[in-house]
Amino acid sequence: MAHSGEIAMTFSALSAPTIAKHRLYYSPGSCSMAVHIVLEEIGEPYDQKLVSASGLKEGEMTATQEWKAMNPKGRVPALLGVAGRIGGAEDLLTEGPAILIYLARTNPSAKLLPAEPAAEARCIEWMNWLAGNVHAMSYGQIWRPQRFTNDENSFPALRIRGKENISDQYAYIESLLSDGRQWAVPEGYTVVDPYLFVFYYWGTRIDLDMRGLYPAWTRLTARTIARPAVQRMMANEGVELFLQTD
Ligand SMILES: N[C@@H](CCC(=O)N[C@@H](CS)C(=O)NCC(=O)O)C(=O)O
Repeated sequence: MAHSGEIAMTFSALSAPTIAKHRLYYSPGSCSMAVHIVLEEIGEPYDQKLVSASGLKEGEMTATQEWKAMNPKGRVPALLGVAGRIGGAEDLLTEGPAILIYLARTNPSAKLLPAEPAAEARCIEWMNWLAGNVHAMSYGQIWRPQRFTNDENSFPALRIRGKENISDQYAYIESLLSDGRQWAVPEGYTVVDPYLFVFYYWGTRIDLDMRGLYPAWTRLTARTIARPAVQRMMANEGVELFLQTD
C-alpha cells in the first residue's frame, strides 16, 4: 500500500524514499471512498488523514474550526497537493468529482477517464448527477434533514421523501446498467465506477435490498470490489460488503 499514517514513504528498487505527493482527508465509508480507491488505482504515494464526517466514532470532525479553516465548506473528501486555491487552504482541492477528474487526468496511464471529450463528458454527466441529485438532495434529506428545514417535526417526512427519491434514482441507475454494459460508461472502467460504489454501499446502509432490487448494479459492484485497489481501500477503511452474484 502506498500509505501509512501521517507521512507515507515508498521505496523504489534502489530504496530511495519518496515523500507522499498527495494527502487525502477522508471519513471511512463516506463519499471520500471513491477518491481513496482512485488513489490506490494510480499507485502514487499518498498519505491520509481522518476527518470523520459521521460523528459516530471520532466526533464530527468536519464541523471543527480547525477543519473549516482548511476547508470552509466543512466536508470531505479533500486532497492536498493540487496547485492553486479557490477557498480554504493553499493547494487543497475539494469536491469529489473534481478530485477524481484531476487524479485521472494527471495519471493518464491508469486509463480512468477517456481522453475523447464526448466520452469524458459522459463521465462528468454521471458524476454531476450523482453528486447533486443522489448525494446532496436525496441522502441529504435522509441523513441531514436539518439542511432543508428548521422544523424538526418535518424531519420524518423529509426522510421518507429522501428514500422515495433514492428509490426512483436507483431504479434509473439499474435501468442504465441493465443494457449489458460492464461499467458505468460502456467503454470501460472509469472514475465513475468507484463513485457508483459509494452509492451502492450507502444503499446497504439505509437497508435497501440492493441484491434483490438492483441485480445489474450488483454485478457491476462485484466486478468493482474484485479490483485489488478497491479491496485495499475497504480493508483500510473497515468497509465490508459481501456480494454473491450467480
Ligand atoms: N459536494 C461535496 C459533498 C461532500 C460531502 O457532503 N461529504 C460528506 C461525507 S460523504 C461530508 O463531509 N459530510 C460532513 C458534513 O456534512 O458535515 C462533494 O461531492 O465532494
